[in-house]
Amino acid sequence: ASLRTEFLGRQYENPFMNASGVHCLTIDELEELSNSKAGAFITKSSTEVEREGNPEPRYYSTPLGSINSMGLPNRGFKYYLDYVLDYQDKHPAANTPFFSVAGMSIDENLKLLRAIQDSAFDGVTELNLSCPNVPGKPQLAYDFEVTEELLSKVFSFFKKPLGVKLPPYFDFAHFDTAASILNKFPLAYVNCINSVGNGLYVDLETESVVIKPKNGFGGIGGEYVKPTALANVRGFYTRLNSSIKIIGTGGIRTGQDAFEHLLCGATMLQVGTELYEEGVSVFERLLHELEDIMNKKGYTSIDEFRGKLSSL
Ligand code: RRO
Repeated sequence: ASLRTEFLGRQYENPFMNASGVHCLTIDELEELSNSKAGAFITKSSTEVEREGNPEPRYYSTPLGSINSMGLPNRGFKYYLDYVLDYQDKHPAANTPFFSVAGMSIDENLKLLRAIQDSAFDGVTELNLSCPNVPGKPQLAYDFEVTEELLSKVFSFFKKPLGVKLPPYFDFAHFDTAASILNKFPLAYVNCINSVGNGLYVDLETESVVIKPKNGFGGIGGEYVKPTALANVRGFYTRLNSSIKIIGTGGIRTGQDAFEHLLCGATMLQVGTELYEEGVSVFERLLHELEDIMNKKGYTSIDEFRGKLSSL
C-alpha cells in the first residue's frame, strides 16, 4: 500500500506530522523532524515576542496520556519565520514546513499574519485558536463571535493557505455553530483537536497535582482524548464544505489510531503525546503499522477509505 497524500495541491510521502508544540521549539528539534520519516512538520506556535512559558514542571506523562500547561513558550515569531525561509532556500524541492502562530490578542494575530503574507513564505500557515494554558486568556475558538470577527479580518488580506487549530467541542449545537462560521471563509483546513483543556491529574502517593501552573490544571492529550478527537474530525468532516480539509490530531499512538482518524475524514495526521514519549522514530513505526492494516484490508491508497466511516 502507498501512504502518499495530496494536501492543498502538494504531495507528501505520508500523512504523519508532529502536533505543534511537541518537538518543534528549537531549530535542532525542527531539523530532527525534517530528517525523520514524518511526511511533514510544523513549528511551535509563536508569538511576536519570545516567551519563557509557565513555571516547571509543566508537562507530565500519565499512564493514558499527558497533561501540559506549557504556557506558549517559544523563541518568538522571527526565529521561526527565519527558519522556514531558510528551509525553503536550502530545500527547493521539498515541502516547506507548516508555520503555527498564536498571537496573544486579535491585533497580534493580525500583525503576525500580515508579516507572513508580506514574506516569501510559500508554505501553509496554522492559526492556533485553542491554547488552553495562558492564564487569563480563554481558548479563542470557544468564543464564536470573536472567532468570526478575527477570521473576517484575517481573510481581508491573507491570501496564502491558512488552517485553524480548534479546541474540542462536545455538543452538536457547537459543531453546527462552529461549522457555519468556518464555512463562510476560504479556509484550507481545520485541525481537530488541540488538547482537552483544563483537566486535572492527581498523584495518589503524594496526594498532589503533577504540574505546577494553574494549581495542576492543564491540557489533556493521548489515549484519553481519542474518542473526542475522532468525534471532532467526523463532526467537521460531515459539516464543512469539501474544500476545507481536516487534520486529525488526538490520541494517535498506533497505526490503528491513524486508520480511524483517516476513516473519520482526516487527510493529514498529527502526533503529540506519543511523539513526546518515543521521539521522532515514532513516525517510522506508525507508517509501517498503518501500511500493514491497509495491506491486510486490501487497500492500496488512503483515498480508497478516507471519510468512509459506516453508520449502523
Ligand atoms: O504552550 C502550550 O501550553 C500549549 C498550547 Br500554545 C496549545 O495550543 N496546546 C497545548 O496543549 N499547550
